Amino acid sequence: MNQATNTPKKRIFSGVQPTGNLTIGNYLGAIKNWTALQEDYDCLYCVVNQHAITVRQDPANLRKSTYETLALYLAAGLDPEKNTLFIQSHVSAHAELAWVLNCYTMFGELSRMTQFKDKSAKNADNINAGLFTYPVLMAADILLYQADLVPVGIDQKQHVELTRDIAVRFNSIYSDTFTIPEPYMPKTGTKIMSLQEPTKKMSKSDANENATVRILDDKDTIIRKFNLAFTDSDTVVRYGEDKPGVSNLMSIYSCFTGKSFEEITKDFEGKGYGDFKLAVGEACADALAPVQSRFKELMKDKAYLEAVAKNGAETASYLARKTLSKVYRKVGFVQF
Ligand code: ATP
Ligand code: LTN
Repeated sequence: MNQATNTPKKRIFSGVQPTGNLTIGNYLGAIKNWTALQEDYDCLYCVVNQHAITVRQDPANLRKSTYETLALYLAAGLDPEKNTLFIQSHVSAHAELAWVLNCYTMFGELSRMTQFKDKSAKNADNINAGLFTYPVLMAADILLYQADLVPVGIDQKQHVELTRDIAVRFNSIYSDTFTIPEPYMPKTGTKIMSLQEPTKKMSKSDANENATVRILDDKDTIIRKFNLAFTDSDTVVRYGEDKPGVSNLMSIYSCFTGKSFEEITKDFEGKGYGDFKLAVGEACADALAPVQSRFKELMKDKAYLEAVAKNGAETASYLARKTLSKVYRKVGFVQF
C-alpha cells in the first residue's frame, strides 16, 4: 500500500544488462532515478543476464558483472527491504513467458526495432535469433509482474511501446490478462551522449574508453575524460542543437548539481570550456564518490549479495508464477 494515499501502490519494473562496467548514462538515465521511486511504488529491479548473452560474453566476466550490477543497485541507494532486487535467470518464468509471447509478436514489428539494427551492425558476425527476439524477452520481464511503469532511458522507449502492443494484442484475443505498461522517463538524463561522438548514445560497450565515464572511474580518470570531451570551436557554454558536445556536458552537470541550463550558462559566462569541463568532472566525481565507496564494501560481502539475490528471486518467482499460470490457462496449455 502507498502509505500517503492509502491506495495500492503502482508496480514498477526495470533492468540493466550486466554487460560491463556501468556508465554515467546508466546511472543518470536509469538507476539514480529508481532510488527516488522506492517509497511510493512497488518496485522490482532485475539484473537482466539473459538479455546480456544476445551479444557474446565471456562467462567469468558475465558472472562478475552480474554481481557488480547488483552491488551497484544497492550502492546507488536501492534498499532491498523496499525493492525486489533479483537476477533474471533465477526466475525461469521470464524465458517461459517469452516463448509464449514470441507467438504473439510479428516478424515485421521486431524488424523495425532500432536497437536490433544498431546491434546487428555492431556485431555483424553474430546476428543471432536472440538479438532479434530480445524485445520479446523484455516484454515478458515487464508483463510478468503486471508493471504499470517502466523507468528507462529514451533508447528503450520503442521496446516498451512494443511491449504495450503485445499486451493489448494478447488481452484482446483472450480477455484482460496483462496490465498495459508505460515508459517512465526522467526530465533530464534520458539520453547521455558519448563524450567523443556526442551525436551517439553513451554506451557501456563502447570500445573507445574516452567516450564513456564509468560509475566506478576514479576522480583523476573522470576529470581527464571530461577534459578530452569533444566540444565545438566557440567558447560559449550554451545549450543548443548546434552544440551537441557542450549541451551533453550541460545535461550531465545539470543532473549532478540540479542547476538549470540558464544558471549554468550564467555561472560560466566569460569563462572558457576548460573551466567548465573541470567543473563537470568535479561535480561528477564528487557525486559518485559515496556510491563507489559503498560499492567497494558490498563487493567484499558476497554472502550478502547472494542473500539479496535469493530473497529477490523468491518474491519475484511467486509473482511471476501467478501471471504465467494465468497465461498458460488462457492459451489452452493443460495444467495439473
Ligand atoms: P550496452 O552498451 O551493453 O548495450 P547500455 O549502456 O546501452 O548497454 P543497458 O543495459 O542497455 O545499457 O541499459 C540500462 C539502462 O540504462 C536502460 O534503462 C537504458 O535506457 C539506460 N541507458 C543506457 N545508456 C544510456 C544513456 N546513454 N543515457 C541515458 N540512459 C541510458
Ligand atoms: N532492454 C533494456 C534492459 C531491459 C529492461 C527490461 C529494461 C531488459 N528487460 C525490462 C526495462 C524493463 C536495455 O537494453 N537497457
